[in-house]
Amino acid sequence: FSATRAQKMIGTETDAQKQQRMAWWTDSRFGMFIHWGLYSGAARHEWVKHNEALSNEQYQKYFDQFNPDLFDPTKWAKEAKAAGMKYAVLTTKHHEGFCLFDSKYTDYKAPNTLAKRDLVKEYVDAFRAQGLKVGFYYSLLDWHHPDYVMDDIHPLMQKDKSKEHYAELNKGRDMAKYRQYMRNQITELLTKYGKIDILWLDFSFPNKKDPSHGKGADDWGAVELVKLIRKLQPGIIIDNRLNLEEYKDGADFETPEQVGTKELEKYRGHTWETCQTFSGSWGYYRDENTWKTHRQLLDLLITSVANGGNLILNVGPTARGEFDYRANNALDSLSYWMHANNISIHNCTYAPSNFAVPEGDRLTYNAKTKKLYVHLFNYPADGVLTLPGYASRVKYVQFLNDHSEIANKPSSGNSEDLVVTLPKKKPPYEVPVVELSL
Ligand code: JFZ
Repeated sequence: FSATRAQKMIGTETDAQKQQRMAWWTDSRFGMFIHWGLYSGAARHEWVKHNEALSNEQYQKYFDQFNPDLFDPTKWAKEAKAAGMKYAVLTTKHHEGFCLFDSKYTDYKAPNTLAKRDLVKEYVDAFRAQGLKVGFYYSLLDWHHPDYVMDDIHPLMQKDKSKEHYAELNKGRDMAKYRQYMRNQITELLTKYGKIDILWLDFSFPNKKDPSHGKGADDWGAVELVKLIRKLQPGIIIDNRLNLEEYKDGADFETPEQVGTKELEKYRGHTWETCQTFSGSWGYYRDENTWKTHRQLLDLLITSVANGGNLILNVGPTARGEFDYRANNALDSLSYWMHANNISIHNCTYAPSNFAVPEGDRLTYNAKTKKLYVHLFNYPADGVLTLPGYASRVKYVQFLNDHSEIANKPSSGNSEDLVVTLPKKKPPYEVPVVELSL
């Protein structure tokens, strides 16, 4: 990743200042992503307009039908909080171009649907009231704006990709006007809703071989945009999808998307947040049935922290404005686990490298309290857990969930090794956590 080596600067912030600005985010470790828009009504992926090459006219029915009569953001916020999530990021506008907020620069917005109001405002108020930090996702792509120059990943480019077709469709479109539209809307979002904690801009797809096909920093006016954002909200945290890798401060964090847990180790030492879905889609997808298990979700969360990163887990509410039962069930299970074990997640990071990781398990560490947490993915059937080289460094051992003492002693074979005697019956958590006081 080149940003770690990049030297050019947009602003003047030092590394120490950045670390301080981001401290709450780094300590949080767990957030909620919310993808909600007109595509929730189609209920078959947030890219449905693109995937099925739908025109604005064909897509209009989702606008006309949009009626989130069950929308209750306080309920969303309470669920996020119960699951131990400390922040949220809502799609204020996704690629489809529909705005959940009351923008004066478009009619394509929630107040003009049966919702008849600014849904972003209600989200901000509700999440803030629950003590959660609030973030906005804003799509750089816009499949509805008349000035957005179409490219390979525009819905109307799907049917016929010939140069002539492309030129014809893009006649009169003007990215300079679209850039101004984005600046206007981002200004609205960052001035009308109080302090905004995160801005999640999505996404660049530069095509070095043929710039007429991709889009990158210059298409968005990215350098000027970052200056504007930082002026309006000096404390805000910005993701890395503006294609500003050549600037040291062109982004605050990396965004490995839908990667497997094995890939997360390579981000150690970076500042990052992996974004993940419950199922395959970000937007509500009624008929998609491959949902991650409770264990897989815990693995993503714990492995993220074990490698010094955050997890932002996505919910795609229905068009009526509710989390669907599968999302609720998954969140309930996470709440149960986090209620008893969140201390091994919040304010934690990877363990000092001289602690060996028991086979299949994950370590997290709180440097302030000097506690080391062993996440028992691999609970020993005989109850015997040997921690090689730990004996002289550990003062006390207990389960995190109930603070019950766990017997331990140096191994008779090698006094450097600590032998921990766990109960044969696994505590009632998918992944029990052993807390070691160093
Ligand atoms: C984007 C969106 O297209 C998607 O709908 C969702 O909002 C997700 C969080 O972000 O998808 C991307 C963007 C960038 C990459 C991959 C998927 N990327 O850089 O690999």
